[in-house]
Amino acid sequence: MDFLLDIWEFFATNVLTQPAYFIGFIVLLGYMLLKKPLYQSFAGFLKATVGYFILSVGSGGLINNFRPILVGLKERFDLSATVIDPYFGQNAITDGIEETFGRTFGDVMILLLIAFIANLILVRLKKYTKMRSVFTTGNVQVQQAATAFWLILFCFPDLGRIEILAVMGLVLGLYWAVGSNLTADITQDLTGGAGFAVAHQQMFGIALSSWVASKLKFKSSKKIEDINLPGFLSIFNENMVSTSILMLLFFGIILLVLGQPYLIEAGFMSEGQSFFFYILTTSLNFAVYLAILQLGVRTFVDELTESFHGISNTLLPGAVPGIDVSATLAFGSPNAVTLGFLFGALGQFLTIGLLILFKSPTVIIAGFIPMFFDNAAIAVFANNKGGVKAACILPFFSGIIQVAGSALIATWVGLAQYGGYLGMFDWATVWPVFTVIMKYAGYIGIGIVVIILIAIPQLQYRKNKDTYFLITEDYDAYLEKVGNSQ
Ligand code: ASC
Repeated sequence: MDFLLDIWEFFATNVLTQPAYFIGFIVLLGYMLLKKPLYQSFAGFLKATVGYFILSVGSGGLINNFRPILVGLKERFDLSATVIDPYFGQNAITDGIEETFGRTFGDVMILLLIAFIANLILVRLKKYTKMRSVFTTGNVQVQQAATAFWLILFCFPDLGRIEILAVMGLVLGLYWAVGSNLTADITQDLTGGAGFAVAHQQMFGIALSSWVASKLKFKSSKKIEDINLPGFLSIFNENMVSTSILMLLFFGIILLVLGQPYLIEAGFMSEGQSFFFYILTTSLNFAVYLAILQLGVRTFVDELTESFHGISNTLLPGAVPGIDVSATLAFGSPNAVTLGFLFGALGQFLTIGLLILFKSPTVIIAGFIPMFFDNAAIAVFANNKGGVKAACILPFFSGIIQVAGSALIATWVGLAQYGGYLGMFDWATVWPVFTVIMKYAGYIGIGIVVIILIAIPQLQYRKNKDTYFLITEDYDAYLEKVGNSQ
């Protein structure tokens, strides 16, 4: 048994939670199942892994450069506040789990394993479950397993270790399978059939915003890429220029508020450095990292799409891989990314202002990851279905919900006092609702949550029986079919 656990730990630490290698090995396996020559399979592995590392340089660059700036607001104004950020959330759980529930963080990795296996089985039984997507984004799986562990302990503090792991493993595995499945069709539509779904922290969020955007049907709302601004505004048509200008304004204001003395004291700037050029460089780096991120996606997506046929023809018939939401940011309009971020920020700052005004027991500090990755993706999907107005309005509401929902749940379950909460869209909406149901309805509540999750793909399937599997299995055939029936 110990031996098996050791193997699991090695795999979990080095592969499963390192999406670059996990995606790389999926590509390798896929090509081998397609009976490609070994050298070609190996080349695919390298390209996918390098592509994913490039994506990580982009997303990591964004996170590492801009998160400290936002969190700086907390220090600068000496606020005692909870930061909404997946890594702060994970640290809060590590710090508090022993003191609050007398458990150890080690169980989180076992929970992850159970949930992952549950996800695989659910997809293998696709014929019955209608779930088509496997969650492969390991870094967020750790954060989610940790948060889910805390939430279930909060609901059932006296439940034994095995029972907790079994129940939550099932619920979390269902959430991964159902959530990423929810994004399969809209991602195929956005990417023109790239053959992947989203496996991240706002899967219900992007499905909901795509749906709202398509229902609202803002008349006269063009897609962002179809707008051609006239005169001097035309410079905004170019994504790198618009991102740079808007970020210069956005981070310019925040950096001015933080002030040069604080930035020097906190080690952001060195003594004697020009404040103006520091602001300029910092802001322009946003466009730089965004470009790197998009290059990374383009590098690995084609490999993944092609090789995954090997897996979806054999081991997991008809499945698609669920991957990091960043991958969707390379599709659709690049300007949607910038707009989503800014409108999400507006919604977040507004709500934080209200929390302070109404003397909320928990004040939230905006975290860069929810602010950027959630809202940029929501804008990209909303733009695809409803145009520019949806791409502005929906991230704005998402920003409000992220802060309000996180403040409520983090205070209630006792994570606020440890300084962090995951804070991404689904964890500020869907999971708080699950927690309420389980806390108040007890074991019956677990049943209700499971039934809700199982029902979602069934309802999706009923709506489009003819094309439900076709859209992920053969996108061209799908297009032909819907084209003919229109
Ligand atoms: C997260 C998280 C990250 C980022 C990254 C975006 O939720 O933990 O590191 O988003 O996955 O590409």
